[in-house]
Amino acid sequence: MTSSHLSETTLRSLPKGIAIPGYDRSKVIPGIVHLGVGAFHRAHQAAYVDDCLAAGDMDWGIVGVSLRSADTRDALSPQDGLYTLAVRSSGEEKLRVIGSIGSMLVAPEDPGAVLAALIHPRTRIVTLTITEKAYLRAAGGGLDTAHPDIVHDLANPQMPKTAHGFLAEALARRREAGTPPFTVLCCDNLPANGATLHRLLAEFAEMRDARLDQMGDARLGAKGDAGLAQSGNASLASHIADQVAFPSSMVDRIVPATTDADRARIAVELGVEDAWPVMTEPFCQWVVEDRFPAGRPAWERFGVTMVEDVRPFEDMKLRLLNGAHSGIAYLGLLSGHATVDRAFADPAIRQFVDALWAEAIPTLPEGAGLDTSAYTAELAERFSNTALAHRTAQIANDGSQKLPQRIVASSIERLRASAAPRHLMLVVAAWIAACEARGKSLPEAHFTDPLDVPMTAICGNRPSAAETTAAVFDLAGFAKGEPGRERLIELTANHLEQLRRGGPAAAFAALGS
Ligand code: CS2
Repeated sequence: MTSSHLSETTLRSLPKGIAIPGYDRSKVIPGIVHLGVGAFHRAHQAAYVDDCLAAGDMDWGIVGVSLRSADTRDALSPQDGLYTLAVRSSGEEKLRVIGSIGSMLVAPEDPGAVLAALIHPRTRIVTLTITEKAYLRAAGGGLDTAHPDIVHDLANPQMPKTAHGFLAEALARRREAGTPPFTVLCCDNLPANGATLHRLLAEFAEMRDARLDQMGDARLGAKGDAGLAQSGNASLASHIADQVAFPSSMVDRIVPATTDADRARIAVELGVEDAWPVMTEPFCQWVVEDRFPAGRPAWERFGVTMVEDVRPFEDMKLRLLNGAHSGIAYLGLLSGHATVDRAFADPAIRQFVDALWAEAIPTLPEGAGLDTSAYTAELAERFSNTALAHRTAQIANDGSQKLPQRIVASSIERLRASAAPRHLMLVVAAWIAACEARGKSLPEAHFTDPLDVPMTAICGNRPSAAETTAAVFDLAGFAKGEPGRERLIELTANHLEQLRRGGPAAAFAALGS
């Protein structure tokens, strides 16, 4: 064990060969507030911003906000926000210390401090990596208006818990103060992520407006005082709809969870402790729609692709990378593979992934210049990276939130083209089977999902595969309102039957016949 830890003080004495921020961190101006300062953000956007700062564009330091736990702040604050990014390929590991996160806030401890950062005029971009489930989408895709945190945020606009609550309150206060809105840049794996967040936030703001109207009316009724009318709040929804930019973006970098063995190895290499280094792969991609009315870093100078329409890139990534990832995760778990590289080295799974890609590729937009063969060849290489040890259980989390855009969307398109999405639907069946296996062949909480309580109830009753699948589709809202829904249920149920009978081997055999 080493006695000291990574910090501004120890930074300059790190061994040669470890890249460190070459800029004066005390001169950095925080221009970005990031919500969800987990490992993914620290391996991706924070690294691009670090490049901008190193090139002298000092206006874009990051204020990192955790919406839930204090873990990241507790690990990084004693390190002055510094952490190691370990870029790992099968043969080598390159270390780089990132300095772009200047300060960190924990929302539940001090929502007021988060709002203060958001309303500061120098904050011009708010980025988000809060994971799919934190957007609080209902089964049909709209805002889950009954979610307790949404109910809370509508009742307590000044003490929000959700991203929606924070963004709405901050945008309202900025408008009142005459400060132009920030640009909201969603960096989560959602389809049309900017547009999706824009729609959800406008929905939230409409409810907020309606509530403030009611409160105004009640106060007016009680006091008969016309002076208590709304101070311009009534139209926050239209302000957000018309005046705030929500460019979409496609983010891509594989970031396995850091293990204690990683911490120990990095400490030896640094000669000091790093409480939370981040592991990642060499590949890194960010494609961003170029709509930043309040300005932005010159990201294109550091490898970011700025485009007019991100949709083709987003669909390709969600359906080929993430879709395959989910398939590898659930079928891997059911086959006893703990990591992606091991599952992908299993010939049956490898063959399945190729067939899955063949099924999903025709759903991608033609004429967008996508080179799907080069893309899948590169994915195959990335999935084979043994140094990452990316756990199948990590990817298995939150299936109900991930599968709609990774698997169900392309399946619906396949059906419309009169083709049966048989491989795609095996991923959904494998998800259900993996949920059924928890507490039996898999540990109880091996992976988790916001729908775990009702999902476990369905799995516990263990009705027929057809009944189980129909109940799960209802619960998760898969293909809601789609004419092909019954057919998708039927395909999934057939697979689930095979999986229950003889595991992945039986399901693969039935697919091959
Ligand atoms: C993964 C993603 O955990 C998961 O669901 O599929 O986090 C994936 O590693 C990233 O999207 C890669 O960019």
